Amino acid sequence: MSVLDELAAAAAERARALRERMDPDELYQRAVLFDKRDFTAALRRPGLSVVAEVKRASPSAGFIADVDPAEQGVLYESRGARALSVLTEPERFKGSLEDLDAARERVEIPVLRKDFTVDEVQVLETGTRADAVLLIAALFDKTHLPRYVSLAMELGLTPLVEVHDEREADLALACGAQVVGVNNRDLRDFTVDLATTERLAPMLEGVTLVAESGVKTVEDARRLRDAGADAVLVGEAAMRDSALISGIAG
Ligand code: IGP
Repeated sequence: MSVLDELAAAAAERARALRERMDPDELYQRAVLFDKRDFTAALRRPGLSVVAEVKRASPSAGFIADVDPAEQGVLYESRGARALSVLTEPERFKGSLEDLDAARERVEIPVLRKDFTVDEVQVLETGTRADAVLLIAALFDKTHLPRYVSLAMELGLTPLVEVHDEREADLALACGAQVVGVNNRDLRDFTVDLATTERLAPMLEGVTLVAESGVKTVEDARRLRDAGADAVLVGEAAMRDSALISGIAG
């Protein structure tokens, strides 16, 4: 079983437990009422936007840094990040929903929940505490992704649909996704290639384009901007040195 399959299976298990604990109708109501910040508008401001990620560990990098997510969020915001991404996956990324809540409470910028969403109840849960939800196209088939995109929109939650190849990019567009992330990292073997964004960007001209993963330097960010990205999502390198964000921002 690949790491991605393993993460998806573990997420499905947590979603099952959540369904037992919480009434989905009640979650839906709470999600609709939760006051959200505009993720898309934050990314669409002039100049290249930075989405800075709180990530303690990852399957590809292993341990990164054990930060306080709220302090890290405040630091990122002060460096000019226009949105935060917070990993909530507990096993491989050492994240939690508590991390998400703590960070969001201390910043004014919108916050993306980074996790492996495979069940609609997770979209509802995300709608009660975040501003945007990650939907990884590789985890869905053609019939399911549109439902998840519509459900998120119904809740006022911005769906960020993550793609890695042409087929997934087509699927994201067909769903009406307005914010699409091109992951430069192949989640099946962890190889990173910034040319992935360059290859897919022309297909995604009409949407807000987020280039994800593998940004280590200001030059990397410029290359992605020149390819057509509206925003870059930076994790590991920002965790190691938040000054990178001020170098990229604007
Ligand atoms: C950040 P990096 O290489 O800057 O640390 O990458 C982000 O793109 C990456 O964490 C990510 C991710 C994901 C994590 C992209 N898509 C899906 C978990 C799940």
